[in-house]
Amino acid sequence: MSKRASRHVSLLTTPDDSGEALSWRRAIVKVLSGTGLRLASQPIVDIVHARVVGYELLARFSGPPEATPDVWFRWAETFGMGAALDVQVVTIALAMREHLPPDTFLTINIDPLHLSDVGLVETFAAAGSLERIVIELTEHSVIDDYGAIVELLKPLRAAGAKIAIDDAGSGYAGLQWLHALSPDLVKIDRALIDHVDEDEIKTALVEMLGAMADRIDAWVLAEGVERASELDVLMRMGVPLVQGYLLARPSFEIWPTIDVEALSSLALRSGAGSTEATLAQLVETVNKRREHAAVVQGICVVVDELDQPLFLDIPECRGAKVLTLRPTETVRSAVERALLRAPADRWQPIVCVNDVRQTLGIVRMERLIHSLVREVDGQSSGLERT
Ligand code: G
Ligand code: MN
Repeated sequence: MSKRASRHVSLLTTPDDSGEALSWRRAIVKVLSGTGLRLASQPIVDIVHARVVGYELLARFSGPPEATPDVWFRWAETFGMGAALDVQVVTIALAMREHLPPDTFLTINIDPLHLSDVGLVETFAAAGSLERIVIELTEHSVIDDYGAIVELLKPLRAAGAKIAIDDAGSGYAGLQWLHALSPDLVKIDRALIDHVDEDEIKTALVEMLGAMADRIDAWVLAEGVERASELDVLMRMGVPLVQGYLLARPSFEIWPTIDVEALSSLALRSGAGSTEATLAQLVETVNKRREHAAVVQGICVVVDELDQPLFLDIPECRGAKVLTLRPTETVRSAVERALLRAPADRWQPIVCVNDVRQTLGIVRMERLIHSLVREVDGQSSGLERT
């Protein structure tokens, strides 16, 4: 039996445990032995380029007992096993990094008070490079020695890790924390994002955190975006990164994608200023499958491992060539480009992609032409008025 396991067994038999504490202790020891903990991931989205740039990894415990992750972490802490639980999270996260899509990062949540734990220090040291890892730190309780934390982060930063301040603008995660840590990423707490579009104080606070982040050259991320109107305001304020149910919920899928409608409406807004109709208004969700996966009913885009389209499955034409266009493409130029296709492909749907050519959805030719007609109508009536 390993040293760590035997230590847990002795903790397990402390005599003054209540029944509840004892069952929690057992459950946590079980997790530490490697069962019952999985990491869900939630996409982090660059709103200007409508693209997933990273994923936050979130602990999910299968139980029993049934409880939310914060309850599990709190119980682990009461048994002095909090840091060991973080080690478990880091170990799983580092293994997941292997299959990460290019140009994306993973964020993990670590309690700053655990950074001095020998087990955690050793786990990070054994990982070698920490490129593409972002360590999210939340101040759960008052920290009186920021200097010590900055020191503990030095080797992690030297190995390539980036540092994020989690839940900024809430509880303890205030300006002092921001100043001391000089993080690479500032994650604005979802309490500030919730109905930010209807609350001037919240808007001002988000702006202030944004200005602070600019001064220390950090990126800002708005957490917990649930409504399109919140996204609108954040976009207008120039917040570059967002995360939340509106775009994607945490999931065990490897790797979850973002909601296509929310995304295309984003691309639409980022093209604001131009009055010409674009594909963004016409994009429809579409089934996707990998090349060797079972054929699905209806229209389907066959994609590679990077979610880039290879060809189209259309009921009457399997393996049709694809024309890929960005959602910012104007309806007018999309029609022109579509009609330049070979006669056999000319009327097939267009596949809409983001700027790294990941599949967003399809635009049917019928809708495209309908939209062009409406636009031409609009213009001629405009001429009549002058
Ligand atoms: O403290 P931290 O930001 O790491 O918390 C993340 C938690 O918030 C996760 O448990 C996740 O499931 C949840 N979460 C993620 N996106 C949203 C959202 O849009 N709304 C709400 N209410 N919770 C969210
Ligand atoms: Mn977090």
